[in-house]
Amino acid sequence: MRAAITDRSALLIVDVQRDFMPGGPLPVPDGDSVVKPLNDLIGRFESRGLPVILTRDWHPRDHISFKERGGPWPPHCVAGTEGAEFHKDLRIPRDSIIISKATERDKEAYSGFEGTDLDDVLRKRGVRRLFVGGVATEYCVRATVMDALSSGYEVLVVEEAIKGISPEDEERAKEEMVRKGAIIVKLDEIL
Ligand code: VGL
Ligand code: ZN
Repeated sequence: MRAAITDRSALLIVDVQRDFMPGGPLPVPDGDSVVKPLNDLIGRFESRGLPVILTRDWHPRDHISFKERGGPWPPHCVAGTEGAEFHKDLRIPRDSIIISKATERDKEAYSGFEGTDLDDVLRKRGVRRLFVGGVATEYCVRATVMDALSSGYEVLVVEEAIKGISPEDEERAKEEMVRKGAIIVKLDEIL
């Protein structure tokens, strides 16, 4: 389905951070593949003066989601560490908006909307339509998209710009997002 970048659109990039890339502690297989399509989109949003927003997983050292505290994950994206930095090839515009999430020791938050001012930021700028990419499809992308839809945004998930940890779970997450109203678009369908 074709989709236009309207003047009420924003680009929302979820957790494209070093620890989620191959070689990191919580790797998304072939996670690097999202960088090129995202850079393409960043250029298009930037040249139109439209918002580029990046979420980042930004955990305290002893976050509840870490194995040593009984959580499911190895330590990752500890605030201020190299592993929490954005992918070094991502062309981040100077005026991008960065949303840090899951910053509280005893609380997990996969969604970029949970415990952050993302909704306020989008409202203030009159954003109605979100183009979404990032990792991991079945965790933070999915949760962010579901919350965006609940809050009334139009959500277009960019096929080449997302990547999951498990192909089966990624497929299920895509179906769930579509069922709730998201549209999955290919890069060359974006006008
Ligand atoms: C994520 C697992 C743990 C994600 C974050 O960004 O999808 N996944 N923390
Ligand atoms: Zn995390």
